[in-house]
Amino acid sequence: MKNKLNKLLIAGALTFSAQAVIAEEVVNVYNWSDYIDEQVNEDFTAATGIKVVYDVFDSNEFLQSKLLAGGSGYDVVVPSSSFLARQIQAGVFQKLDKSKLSNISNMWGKIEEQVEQFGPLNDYSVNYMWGTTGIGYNVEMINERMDNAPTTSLAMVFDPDVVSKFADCGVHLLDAPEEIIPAALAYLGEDPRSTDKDVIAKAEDVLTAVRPYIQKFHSSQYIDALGNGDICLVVGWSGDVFQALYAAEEAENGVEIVYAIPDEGALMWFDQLAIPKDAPNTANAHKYINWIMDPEQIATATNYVWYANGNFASQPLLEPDLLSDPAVYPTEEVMQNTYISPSYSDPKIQRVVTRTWTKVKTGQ
Ligand code: N2P
Repeated sequence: MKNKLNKLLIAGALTFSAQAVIAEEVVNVYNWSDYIDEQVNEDFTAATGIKVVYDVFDSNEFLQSKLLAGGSGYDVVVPSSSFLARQIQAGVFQKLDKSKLSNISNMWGKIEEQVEQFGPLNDYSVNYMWGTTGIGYNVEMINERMDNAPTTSLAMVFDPDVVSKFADCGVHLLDAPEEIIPAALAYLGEDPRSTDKDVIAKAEDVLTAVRPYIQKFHSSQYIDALGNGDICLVVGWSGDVFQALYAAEEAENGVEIVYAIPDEGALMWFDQLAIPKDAPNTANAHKYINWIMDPEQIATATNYVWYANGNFASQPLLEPDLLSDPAVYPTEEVMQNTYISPSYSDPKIQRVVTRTWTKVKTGQ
């Protein structure tokens, strides 16, 4: 009798541990904050049994420091194209095994061409989403403080006479030196992609002059702050400003927000799904990326976060007013007025950028 009971217990324990092994299948994903509909991850787990351990960041520099240190433990990460290009050169990533990515045929050649300008990115990554860096503002707060404010110009934040008028209602800039320095150069009419340190010094002068009127440098808090009416002006990312706009609409709090692509030109960036060389779960990483390339999944994500994606087949599944909004899916004409990130691949220029940014932020 005792023996029989023991056998039963052992059988039970075996079944239990077999289940535990299955339940432990994971994929560790490190993506930008406010950049997905959680449903997409939940449905992946339901379909595959693989648990998604999902962490978020809001700066390329922060992601890069983890990747360069090695052993991040992440299976899928999402750097922007210019950073990814340098990280590939530093040997951080593995090539994708395209035989495991049956959904790759859904991707959009036009976006693949864009990212190819940075190097062999299409061997190592696929596009997640892309967008522009522009101006988000609270219509009423701006109108109260200035008649005929130049709302579609970078003068809003880079002309001291203009931005000083908004200092009291809260002006935020992205904590993203490789986006704000080019924007300051575009404002001056200089080449925003310049890697000449004397030209970058001109951006420093612009930023130093307006520094007293900037309340904060941050790359995610502005969504809530703008949506709640706690700040009036930001240089931010397209979809994040739209998220603030729709949060305000839903809350019916009377806050009206607009996103403008600057007349002087907007930075266009591409965030790419990639697998670090030392990823602990390479097979699951491929399964996850393939899931994201499913038109239905990426359409669900885009409809939730208001960023354009690099998946052509998803377009019929997008909210119509999102696909037809030139601030989300820019028309050819708007595209003409955008530029891609500078490459800053020379370590010397990297140091100039870092030093400039520290000086600007600390105001010293
Ligand atoms: C999402 C921000 C992603 C855009 N909150 C930055 N590349």
